[in-house]
Amino acid sequence: MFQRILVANRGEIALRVIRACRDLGIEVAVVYSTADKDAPYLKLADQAICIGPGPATESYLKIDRIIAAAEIANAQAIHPGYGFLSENSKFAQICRECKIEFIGPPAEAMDAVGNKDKAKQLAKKAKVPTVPGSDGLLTSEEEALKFAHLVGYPVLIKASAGGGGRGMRVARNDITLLSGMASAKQEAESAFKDGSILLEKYLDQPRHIEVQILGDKFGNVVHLYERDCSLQRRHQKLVEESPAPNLPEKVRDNICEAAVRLAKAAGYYSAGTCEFLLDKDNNFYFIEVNARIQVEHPVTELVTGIDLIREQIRIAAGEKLRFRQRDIKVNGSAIECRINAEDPAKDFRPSAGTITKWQPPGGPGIRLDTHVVTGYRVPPNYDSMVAKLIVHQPTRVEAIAVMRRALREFTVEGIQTTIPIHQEIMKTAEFINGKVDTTFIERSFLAGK
Ligand code: MV4
Repeated sequence: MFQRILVANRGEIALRVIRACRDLGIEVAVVYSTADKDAPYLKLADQAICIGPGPATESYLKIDRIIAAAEIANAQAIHPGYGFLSENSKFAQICRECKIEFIGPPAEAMDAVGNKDKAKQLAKKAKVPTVPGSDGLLTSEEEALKFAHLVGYPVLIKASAGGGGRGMRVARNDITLLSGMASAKQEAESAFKDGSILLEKYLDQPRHIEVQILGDKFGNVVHLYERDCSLQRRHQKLVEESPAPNLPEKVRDNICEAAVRLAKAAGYYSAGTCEFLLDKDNNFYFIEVNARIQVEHPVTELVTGIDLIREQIRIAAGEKLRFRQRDIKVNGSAIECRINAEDPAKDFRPSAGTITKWQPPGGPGIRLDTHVVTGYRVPPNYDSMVAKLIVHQPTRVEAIAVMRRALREFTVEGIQTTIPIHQEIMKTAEFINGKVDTTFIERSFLAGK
């Protein structure tokens, strides 16, 4: 096992990883930018190393400074958290060359699933269903038109290098297909320096179901069941839960087994997520792999009783998985609400500033993952998430009741947060009945506001 780990991230996930290291009896160092210099979690690490100014491009994204910090700290491994360098295969490769263990998948597996085109090819090889599409990258307008006429409009143009909805265009006829192709290509070229695009049948109001997997360095892969992440707005998830409501047992088994096949085909180890879209008839289609620990990992931890960060560390240290598939069970229901420093009244604009009062909820079945305390100043440089409020109860009905109670107890002053919107969501018939799809918020919830 490692003696000392460097945490190459900030905020709640930095604190989450610091805690996991402490729980495993491992020393921990953490990097920070000057914008985070007063963050209280820095004191919980054995060492905190400044790596530059506020902008992430000058600190949390600077590979050479992070490697230097690991060397100064004498850390044998780096945990990248999520975002920043977590899915950067070049960073994982540099860690390897510097003899520092990257706590995540191998660089080769990251490359194998790193763009939609390659990931889809791999899925097909592993007999995992994909959305009907232009087999591979689009090479001409004629090819695009032919495909669109074959499967019928609407179709979706996707940037192969894109993620989280970036570089996507819906086309409903030949005209918008050709103009959408050109603009998607341009956007992808400037955003990802890779203008490759592909075409898919556009699914109508799909649900977003993702499967958590864990693999070790010996080729063992298990799944930890699914999360339903359909409740999102402009590709920002608001609520996640496990297990997914209204998912027939047979469909669940098939999706989870497909995710394991895909991970095995990629030579994947560590924690990862396979994302699927689910249509109205419960047909599922693989869309992409997230080669990192995700924001919403706690709901899976609560229902399975498995600490995913600890497992990532053990796997990186070369330990074998300590459970077989049949040992992993889903217990009860867990729901997470992302609490963001945003103003719902002002089109969800980030609401930076000092938190003058922070009074979190408590009681049985409540977990709050946050780095925030009263007096904390939310820096303007980063993601606006300030806390994840997670509840775990024997049933989904009870989980919703406890979430409503917890949101009511939660008092934040000095900044605007998404707490009021979560209170509204928890009252809607769609959420209560587990009928939410990825278009719910924009189609109906915000329509009347
Ligand atoms: C789709 C789709 C409909 N049809 N692909 C959005 C982000 C990226 N991960 C894939 N996304 C979608 N792909 C086809 N063929 C609808 C979405 C989509 C979506 C997916 C997951 C979660 C939220 C979403 C919100 C809007 C659109």
